[in-house]
Amino acid sequence: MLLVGRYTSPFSRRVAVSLRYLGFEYEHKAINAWSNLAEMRSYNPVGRVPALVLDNGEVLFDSNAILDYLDFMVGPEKALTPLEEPARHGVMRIIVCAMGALEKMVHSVYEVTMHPEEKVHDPWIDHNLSQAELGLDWLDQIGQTPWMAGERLTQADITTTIVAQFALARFPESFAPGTYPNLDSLSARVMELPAWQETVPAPDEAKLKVSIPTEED
Ligand SMILES: N[C@@H](CCC(=O)N[C@@H](CS)C(=O)NCC(=O)O)C(=O)O
Repeated sequence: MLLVGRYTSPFSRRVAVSLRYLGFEYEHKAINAWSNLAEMRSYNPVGRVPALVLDNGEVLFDSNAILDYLDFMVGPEKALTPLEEPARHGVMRIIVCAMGALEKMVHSVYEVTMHPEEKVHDPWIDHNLSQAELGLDWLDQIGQTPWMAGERLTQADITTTIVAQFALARFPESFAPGTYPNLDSLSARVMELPAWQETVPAPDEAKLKVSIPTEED
């Protein structure tokens, strides 16, 4: 299999961590959707990372669809999102909250990086970040027993930690260590596992930090 997309993208990284955690071997094409758009469109018509090229040449895209495929490949015992209820919705509600917070942060990043400075609309950044903050707060309050959805590590833990680490890298002022203590401790625990260690975005890639506008700005 070939995973297309740099680990700087949290969408790509959640797939990479899942592949590694489940024991899949894969090759990695670390391209960026923005500077390799034509190539990315050859994998995904919408031109976004991640994509996963299967050994038979079929291409899956969108992290959610890829993760769903991996779960069905490994079967119900190992699936990272349980295939049975009620465990399934217990994990799913955590994933969608983390992904919702991620989308809100990504909107804020794009507002700054995709617009000329005079067209950046600060209230839109504020709105999105406040939504993301509430999402992370909700995730923080869930706690861990010892994992977010109970006794075993699931996609809830993978997606939440990738999103929390993205928040810390991109919005160091808003999401400084200590803001979400339970997420900090979960993040530290997963960083002891090879799947997370081996997919840390290269330091020079995590450069698009966003400063939150203050009332004085
Ligand atoms: N729903 C998609 C979102 C993927 C996504 O937004 N990827 C970003 C990189 S972080 C991208 O490729 N953006 C390029 C673009 O939107 O044109 C998923 O879960 O895979």
